[in-house]
Amino acid sequence: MAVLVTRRRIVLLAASLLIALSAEALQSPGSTSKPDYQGTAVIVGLHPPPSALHPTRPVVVLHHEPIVGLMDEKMEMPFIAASTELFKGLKPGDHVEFGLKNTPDALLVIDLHPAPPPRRR
Ligand SMILES: [Cu+2]
Repeated sequence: MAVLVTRRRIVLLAASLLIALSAEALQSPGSTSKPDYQGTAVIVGLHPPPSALHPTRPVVVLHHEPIVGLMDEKMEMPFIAASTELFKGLKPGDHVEFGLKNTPDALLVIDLHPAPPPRRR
């Protein structure tokens, strides 16, 4: 009997722990979805894998404006993209806004979408 009670307590504890973890996940929707840096750029090239730039991962070459907190200069450079899905509907010459995430193996593009070309108002 005592053993049964203890087991039930453990199950309840585990259940409440899961609920707590889920609530936290909902509040901050994943470390993968929030960019560490954001910027604007013109797409120079889109390279789904395999390409000369990377054998297995998608690469986007951007001519980017200064990236606050990361790069003070505008420049052209390649970035690994999280997925080729990010390339959909985009082509070289397009003005884009992008989000970067610091991951252990790459400064990863996790967001890439069209932006209006810069203009004075
Ligand atoms: Cu750069």
